[in-house]
Amino acid sequence: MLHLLALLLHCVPLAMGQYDICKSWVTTDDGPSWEFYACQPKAMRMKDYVTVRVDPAGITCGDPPERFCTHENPYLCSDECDASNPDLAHPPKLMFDSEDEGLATYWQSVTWRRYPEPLLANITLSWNKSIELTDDIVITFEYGRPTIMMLEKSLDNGRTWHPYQYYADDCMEAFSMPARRVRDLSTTSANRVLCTEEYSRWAGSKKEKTVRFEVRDRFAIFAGPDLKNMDNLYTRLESAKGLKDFFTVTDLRMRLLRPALGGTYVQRENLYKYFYAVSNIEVTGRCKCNLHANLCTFKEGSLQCECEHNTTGQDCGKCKKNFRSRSWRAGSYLPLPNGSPNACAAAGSAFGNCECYGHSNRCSYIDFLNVVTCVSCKHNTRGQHCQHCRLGFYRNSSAELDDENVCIECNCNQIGSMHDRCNETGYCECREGATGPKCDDCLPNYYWRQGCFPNVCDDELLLCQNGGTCYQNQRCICPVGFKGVLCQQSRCEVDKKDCDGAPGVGSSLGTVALGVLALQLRAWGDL
Ligand SMILES: *[C@@H]1O[C@H](CO)[C@@H](O)[C@H](O)[C@H]1NC(C)=O
Ligand SMILES: *[C@@H]1O[C@H](CO)[C@@H](O)[C@H](O)[C@H]1NC(C)=O
Ligand SMILES: *[C@@H]1O[C@H](CO)[C@@H](O)[C@H](O)[C@H]1NC(C)=O
Ligand SMILES: *[C@@H]1O[C@H](CO)[C@@H](O)[C@H](O)[C@H]1NC(C)=O
Ligand SMILES: *[C@@H]1O[C@H](CO)[C@@H](O)[C@H](O)[C@H]1NC(C)=O
Ligand SMILES: [Ca+2]
Repeated sequence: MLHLLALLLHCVPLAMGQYDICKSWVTTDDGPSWEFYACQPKAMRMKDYVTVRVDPAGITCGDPPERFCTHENPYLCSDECDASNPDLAHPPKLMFDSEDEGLATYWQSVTWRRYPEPLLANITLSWNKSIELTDDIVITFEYGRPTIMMLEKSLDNGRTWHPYQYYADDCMEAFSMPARRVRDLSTTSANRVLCTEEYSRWAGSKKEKTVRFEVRDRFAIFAGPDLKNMDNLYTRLESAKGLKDFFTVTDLRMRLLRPALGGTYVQRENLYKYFYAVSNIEVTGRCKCNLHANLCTFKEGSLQCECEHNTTGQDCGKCKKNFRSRSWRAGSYLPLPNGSPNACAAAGSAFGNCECYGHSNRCSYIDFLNVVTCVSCKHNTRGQHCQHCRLGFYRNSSAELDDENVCIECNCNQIGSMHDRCNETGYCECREGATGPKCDDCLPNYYWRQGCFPNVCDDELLLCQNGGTCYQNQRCICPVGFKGVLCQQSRCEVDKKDCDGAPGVGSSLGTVALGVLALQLRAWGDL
């Protein structure tokens, strides 16, 4: 059975495209064995797997019901949007249904009744999975394309966003950018973010409905107009910095900034004809599996690569347990035509028995000790097998030994601790008076001033006397006529002339000086 399957797999590649298989059963002089290749899943219609969010709240029309008109026939305003009536509602999901021949179904915004306040809407598409675009993104607008919009992308599930393309009928006016066309880009600028005027000018709402993000035109820069020379594209994707990432997204966002105006200025007396209506968003791409999978399945609400080459993870971005004797690497399109699988290797298979838990790619034999040891352990590890943490780091007990984050910095407070090493739970060794895991706190009855010092005064045992006040446990601020650490001494007893008459200028100066000192101490304390 396995052989039959293998035979089948072996014959299939001829009929399929490049990088479609991850392995095949081949017969060599040494007998039959598996051969491994770089592989990637087929391109899919990504709108089938997307989650959508439309902002701001209340931007979708129909609550309350609202009528709208068209640019072509602005005074025949029979169309109505009503969220409570399925036949008249225009919810976001209608941007992703399959468009049968005939009537388009679409999401629609409220009309621009708040003009001149801008009519803004964000449509955010999320896959919770990195996707590599393989064809143009095509957004279809019923009733006219926006005169200003922007496409943004995220590579980290929506945490950070980057501009992808700007669209305006006048790029200079809208974005202070010169208008450019993707067709005019060159091999060195294929991943440039630009502003285009091609999809924003008024040409009749029925005639020009689509806004594109041109993936094919960018591919064509390398692969030729019919994308016949894909080998050249794949070579470039491996070698040109940032090119692969340019076509990779986890999320996309359309920022609609100004609706279609019908080729003229905004007519305030009929604001019912200004709104956005999107009938379809086509995104074609493949799961990014780092060339370690040729299948991607939809499981538990998100896409997941079916990893081969002993890799694992949503994007096959790490080595499987027990296959971490060398660091994980993505597969490569090169050398053509089958690429390199860069498979993960089982412990022991690559370097004899020297396991380095993925923290080193090199082992070295030390003759006089007769041991093989890992060289240049990374990720703050050390030891023969990179199995210990460097001094100043401790082991993360919830991480596997082959985790990149297995060693955590001790982070001992430089002043409060004896040295920068810590025990297995991250506790530093504190100097006298200091406490806390990092020795950055003081024990009770100690105060912090570039280290911990015993309190001079407090509110319990070390009370300032004769009306003195305790300043941050560091010092008593004494009233005129008293001195000493706790203001316990009357100046009269020390120096008879201080007792005569009203407090002298000298002593009030002294109070001022003490105040200045107190401020200074406070400044030190904040350091
Ligand atoms: C749209 O998203 C951008 C960030 O990408 C944000 O700054 C803006 O406020 C959002 N606009 C609306 C209308 O939610
Ligand atoms: C995103 O995908 C990951 C990995 O498959 C999964 O654990 C997580 O629950 C998903 N998150 C959402 C919001 O769907
Ligand atoms: C992955 O590991 C299995 C053993 O579990 C082995 O048979 C297979 O050849 C390995 N695959 C690769 C690509 O190294
Ligand atoms: C410890 O490792 C776990 C698992 O990898 C990780 O989630 C956690 O953030 C790590 N803790 C620290 C403090 O780095
Ligand atoms: C580390 O030191 C702290 C504080 O001295 C102690 O509570 C803890 O048990 C120590 N951990 C180990 C593993 O020795
Ligand atoms: Ca539709």
